[in-house]
Formats: sequence, structure tokens, C-alpha cells
Amino acid sequence: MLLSTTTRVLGRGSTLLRSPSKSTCVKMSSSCRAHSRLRVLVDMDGVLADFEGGFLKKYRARYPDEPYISLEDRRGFWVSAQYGQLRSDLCVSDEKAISIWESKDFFIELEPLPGGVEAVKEMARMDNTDVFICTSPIKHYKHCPFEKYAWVERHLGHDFLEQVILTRDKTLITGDVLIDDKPDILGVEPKPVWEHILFTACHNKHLSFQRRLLSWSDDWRAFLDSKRK
Ligand code: DGP
Ligand code: MG
Repeated sequence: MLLSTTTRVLGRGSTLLRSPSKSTCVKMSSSCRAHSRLRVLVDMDGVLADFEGGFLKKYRARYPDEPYISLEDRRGFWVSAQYGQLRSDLCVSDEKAISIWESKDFFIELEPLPGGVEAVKEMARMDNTDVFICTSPIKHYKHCPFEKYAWVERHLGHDFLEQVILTRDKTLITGDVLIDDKPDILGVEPKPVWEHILFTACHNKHLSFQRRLLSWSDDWRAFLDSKRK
């Protein structure tokens, strides 16, 4: 296999340069700026797809007599944790909550969050920009991974399937920016290369965070421009 001066195609036409003297990639100051392309990682649940709204709707339909947490009162990333607290006095576990997102058709039927699909399509058309959907499937894998691909195909088109990254550990993924609603994105890599911009969701709106997008109406274009400089 030729290692010197070999280029490897990544995503849509971006290239990763290989050093002639070493078989490793040339390491530049930032993850992807070696070829001056901006790599944007966009989360799916809570950023493009309305996980919280979809969950509450189906939970209330399936368990109309059970207590529930309105979106206004949601706190903390893990839905099951807050439902577990709600029910601790009743000595009931959060299995009912979990059963909702483990069900067939839960992920494919999630509504797109306003402006998200359009924003991602626009990003993908921008010069020198590569966009990837970076999403963590739940461990109950019977429906979720399939339906995540199907959702992307339905809303972003078949070609966009090329841009899907399913991973339980986003710290391992290289990129300049990660737009994600989870406040603490942890994994085996202590220093992920991306800058996390928090996408505002019902469960995180009360937290203070260095950089956040309030919604897809917020100025995400200016944020991406600031990362190009
Ligand atoms: P991501 O949006 O890529 O960070 O994926 C997180 C996934 O976890 C998403 O599908 C929502 C889901 N999720 C939310 N709350 C809970 C929870 O309490 N338990 C589990 N297992 N998954 C949850
Ligand atoms: Mg998310």
C-alpha cells in the first residue's frame, strides 16, 4: 500500500494529507484545519429531532393516568433519571419512560425541530464545510440505529446517509465544532478536538454555558464564521 503522498478521501471531497516521511497523518494545530475545511458535527436528538416532545407525547398517550413532567419542568439530560425521582415516592421505577424510546417507530417518528434540517442542508452547501450528523444510539439496538438512518434519509435525503456517524463516544470524533444539547459530553478522550456549542433544549436552558445556540433561528452562521478565522 502506498503511504507517501497518499490522500484519503473523507466525507465530501475533503482530504487528509499523509506525511511522506511518516505513515501518520500530518498533525496541524487543530483537527481539520490542515486543509482549511471546517468540519461541523451536528447532534440529532434534541438538536435536529424532537426527542423530548416526541417522548412526552407518546408517554402521555400510553400512560394517561401516570404522572409526567412537562417540558417546562424538565431538568437534567437523562429523562429516566427525572422520571425515576418523580416516582420514587411510589416505589415505581422509570421503566415506563424507557419503554417509550425503546419502542418501534419512536425514533423515526420524531418531528424535526424548527429550522434544523434547513440549517444542516445550508451548511452542507457552504464552501469548505463538511457536515456530519453525530448521534449516540441507545443500547437497545433493535430499532434505534435503523430508524436514525431512516430519519436522516427521510428528512435530509439519501446522499446524506454518507454523513452519519453513530457513536456512543463523541470525544473520539474529530471536528471543529460539535453542536449538541448534552451539557457534559464525556468519553475516553479527555481533550476532544471539537468546540462544543450547546444547543438549547428544555432540559438545559437553565444552565450557564460558555457558548450556546438558542435555536436554529440563532446566528449559527456567525458562529461557524468565527471558527473559520
Ligand atoms: P445524543 O442526542 O446523541 O446525545 O443521544 C442521547 C440519546 O439518549 C438520545 O437518543 C436520547 C437518549 N436519552 C435521553 N434520556 C435518556 C435516559 O434517561 N436513558 C437513556 N438510556 N437514554 C436517554
Ligand atoms: Mg442530543
